[in-house]
Amino acid sequence: MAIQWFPGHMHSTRKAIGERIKDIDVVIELLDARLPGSSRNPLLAELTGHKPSVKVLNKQDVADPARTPLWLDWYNAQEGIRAIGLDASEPAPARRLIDACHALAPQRGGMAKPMRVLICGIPNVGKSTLINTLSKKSQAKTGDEAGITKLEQRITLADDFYLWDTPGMLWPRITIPQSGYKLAASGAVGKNAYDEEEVALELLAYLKQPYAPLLEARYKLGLSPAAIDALREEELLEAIARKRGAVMSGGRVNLQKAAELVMTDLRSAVLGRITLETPAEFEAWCTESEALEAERSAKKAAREARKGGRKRSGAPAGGADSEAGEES
Ligand SMILES: Nc1nc2c(ncn2[C@@H]2O[C@H](COP(=O)(O)OP(=O)(O)OP(=O)(O)O)[C@@H](O)[C@H]2O)c(=O)[nH]1
Ligand SMILES: [Mg+2]
Repeated sequence: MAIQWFPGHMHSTRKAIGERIKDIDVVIELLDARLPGSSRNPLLAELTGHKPSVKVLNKQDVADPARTPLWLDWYNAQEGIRAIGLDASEPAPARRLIDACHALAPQRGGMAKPMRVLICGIPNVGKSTLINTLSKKSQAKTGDEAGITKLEQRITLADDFYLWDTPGMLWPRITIPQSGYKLAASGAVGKNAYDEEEVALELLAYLKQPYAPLLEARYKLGLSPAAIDALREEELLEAIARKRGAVMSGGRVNLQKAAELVMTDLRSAVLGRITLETPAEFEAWCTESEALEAERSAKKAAREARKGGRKRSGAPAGGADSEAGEES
């Protein structure tokens, strides 16, 4: 089932950013370096796209070092986009962002024209951590859970430099199913909005090919990379459950517990440095999803045209050709 999460505080954030943006000079959008495509927010692009902006691939310390440069090249090749990799807790590189803001809005600075920077991105990506690093104080509340920041907050970095921390935001409909699973696995989606076992299975289905050696190193399955890749994800989760003692009385495996374990290992990077998508994979998912969306819109248009036809001819709605079960 597709994963969706757009709770009430995200509706308020959407409104707050919409109102704030006219007074903003530079937008810093944080992306998760472990899912640099799936963590880019189309709703934020809509709200902030007309302002100078930097994309930060945050948490690069836990992302695959071989893949981050591919993603930086991918973003930097796009017109008007500037992307950099970062570990939000490291002060020196984070402070280079301040220089980047001055370069993007050279007209701003000084008490009369303070620099106004909006920090935004998906939940749990490190926005508040970056703000605390930049301001050298714990001014913004942080935590390893989606939805820690609930209200927009202004932080004064200097008399002529303001930062706005915003609550993490997703978008009302995630049309790429793979992105939904990756967002959930990474910790960007509220716990009640997905099934842990389903997400862990999708995660293992992806990891078992490129990251089989990391799975072996962590779970000591006694299998070669090829043998791990050959397992179905259900078999892999079961093998992990047995190895990690996630077994109930009677010897049945506790797949729920194993699923939680695998996701905790991914999020804490105990599993190693992992990136859940390459630019080529992400582009392929985008193409698939665009085709599905086009099909969906065409079906909807055809249905509406038929409904209109029935109304004009006076035929009752919902006859033999009723499409009640069809996706809308
Ligand atoms: N490894 C690593 N962890 C990070 C980094 N930046 C933030 N974190 C961790 O990610 C978690 C979330 O950080 P926050 O700063 O609260 O994230 P946020 O984007 O403000 O989250 P919301 O307010 O919930 O949207 C915390 O446990 C941080 O310690 C980073 O660059 N690397
Ligand atoms: Mg926050």
